[in-house]
Amino acid sequence: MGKLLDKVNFPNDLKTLSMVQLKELSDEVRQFIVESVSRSGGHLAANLGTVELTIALHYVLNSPADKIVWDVGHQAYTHKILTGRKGRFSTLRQGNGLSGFPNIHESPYDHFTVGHASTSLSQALGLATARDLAGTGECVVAVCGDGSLTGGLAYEALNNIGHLHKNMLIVLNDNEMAISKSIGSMSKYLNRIITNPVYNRVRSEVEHTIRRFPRIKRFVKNIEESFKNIICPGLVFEELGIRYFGPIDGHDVENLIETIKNIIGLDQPCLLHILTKKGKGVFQAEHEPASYHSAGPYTIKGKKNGCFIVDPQEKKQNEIPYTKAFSNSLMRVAERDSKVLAITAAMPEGTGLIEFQEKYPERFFDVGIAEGHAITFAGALSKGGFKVVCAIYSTFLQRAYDNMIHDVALQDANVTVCLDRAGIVGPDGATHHGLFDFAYLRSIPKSVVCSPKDEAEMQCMLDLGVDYKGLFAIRYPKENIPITFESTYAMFGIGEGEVLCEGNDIAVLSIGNMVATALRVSSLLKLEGLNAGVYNMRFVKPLDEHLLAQIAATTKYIVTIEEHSAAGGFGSAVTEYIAKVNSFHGKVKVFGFPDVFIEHGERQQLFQRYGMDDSSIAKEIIEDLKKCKL
Ligand SMILES: Cc1ncc(C[n+]2csc(CCOP(=O)(O)OP(=O)(O)O)c2C)c(N)n1
Repeated sequence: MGKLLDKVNFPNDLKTLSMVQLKELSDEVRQFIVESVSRSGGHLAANLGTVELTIALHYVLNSPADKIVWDVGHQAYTHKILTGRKGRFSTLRQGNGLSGFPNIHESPYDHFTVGHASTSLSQALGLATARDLAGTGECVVAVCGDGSLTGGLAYEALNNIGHLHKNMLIVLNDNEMAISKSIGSMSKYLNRIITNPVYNRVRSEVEHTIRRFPRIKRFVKNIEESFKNIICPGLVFEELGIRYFGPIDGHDVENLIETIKNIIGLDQPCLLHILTKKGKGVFQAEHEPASYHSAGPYTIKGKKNGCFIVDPQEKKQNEIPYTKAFSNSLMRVAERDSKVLAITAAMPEGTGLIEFQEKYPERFFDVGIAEGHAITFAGALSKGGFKVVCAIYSTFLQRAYDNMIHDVALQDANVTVCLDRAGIVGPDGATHHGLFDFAYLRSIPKSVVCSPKDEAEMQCMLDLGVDYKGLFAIRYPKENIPITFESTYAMFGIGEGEVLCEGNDIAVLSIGNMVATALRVSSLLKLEGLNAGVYNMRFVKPLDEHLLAQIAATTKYIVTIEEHSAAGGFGSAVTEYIAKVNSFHGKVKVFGFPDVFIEHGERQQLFQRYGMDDSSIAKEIIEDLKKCKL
């Protein structure tokens, strides 16, 4: 650890440092993050862009009384390091360790637990309004990226901020990137601000004058402001009632401090537009920020021209992730059917759409961080005769719930939603686990909800989905496909399950990737002399009622296993059906995650902690069977 950082533990420790020392501290913090994330993995690129900004904010503000609200929260590592968590930073994203995002249970400096984009403006406005009602007088600052400014929630907030006119500062951290390049007209607009030659010439002349005549600084600044109002394209914000400042260099800590000091006391909403480099200080992250957005562990090879050179650790190649299976299946569907379109909400890499984008650019749409819009847009595209596939992470699709009901299901629109990162995502934790989708999807009338165990099933489900009139949802985890399955094309109809092995003592019903768990559990039960039938139900809705009726007629103990919250999911659907079968006098035992927010940690660890690993499930079944004496 650098010698300055060694002594800095809390924001107050910054206040005694000189500007030169603050610059040195920025380098030390950057190195600390690069080294630490090389071991833990994490959101490297975004965090390297906010080092100077965070130091400047904590230098000027009196936090936690003054409040900083982080959008998404994936750029808050420096904030954690400067607010008493440096010593635990090596535990980042691990079980019982620091969260990778701000977390209200972790620190009084974190005002919200976050992970989803575009919330910071609404949250900051809420805090500022509450402050004025309570008369407490603290400062409130939102830090929002240009990518997060593509989300509709941010515009709802901007509209309301201009109206309520509270004293608050929005720092627009513009690196021209979301995970990939920022998309859309707002990003073009911000780019015009940055590149406007007239304004930039005036700015540099003003700065030159200030340097020569520091005493007339305020006067010249005022002129600059007036002039800016005539020529500056930042007027969109001004027109909304928010004073616009910038753009300024987001890596110049001294200028950041001076600017924030100057505008923080203005009794009105202000927006400070800063320009930063995503991945700053790591050569590979600067050049391929998308690959280092959420990085796995890497090796630091050395430093060249002030930049770290790193080398990612090789991934195992012999297994196929579900995302790749989706991508392959989509390419085959798209090849045979030119009406198939694909949409992403700012995540073409993560959702496996890059190949589609490259081959069919005119049939591909990146709509920005706008899940709700993605779904409504898809519904309308389908009215024009197209078959639309929206690939969105399970946790982010929660944003689009009403859109799925109102703009797809009610319209009989031909939309297939492919939910990646369903279930436990591991180190990103509570904000990112996709544990609620079966529940929120199956309650929508006429929806079809399914989950493939392997690539062959993924293909068949996608084939069925693109021809279905209504909401068709396919969900799968971040994981590799369990190697248990041979992938030859499987033909089945909507709602058709499959018997994997017979056995009348117990029926183990499962879906998707958890079918592999069901098979392993049945082997463990066999060792105890219990003969378990294993059923791959494939669909949560419609359920294979014919198969379920057969199971209910031949077995008294039915087990369901799903990587989902136990409330409202696959097990609930099975239980609802079985409750209607008068002749069944046995028990349904549901294995799913409990009704709590599941923390971050290694996937396997979390499965064990919540009794969802093979041996915990088998043990629980054996104990329960003893108790219920069927
Ligand atoms: C609702 C929602 N959709 C998608 C994401 C995934 N995501 C995380 S960060 C990010 C990009 C954010 O871009 P920006 O705000 O510009 O921050 P940067 O990473 O560039 O600093 C995206 C799309 C998310 N967190 N929340």
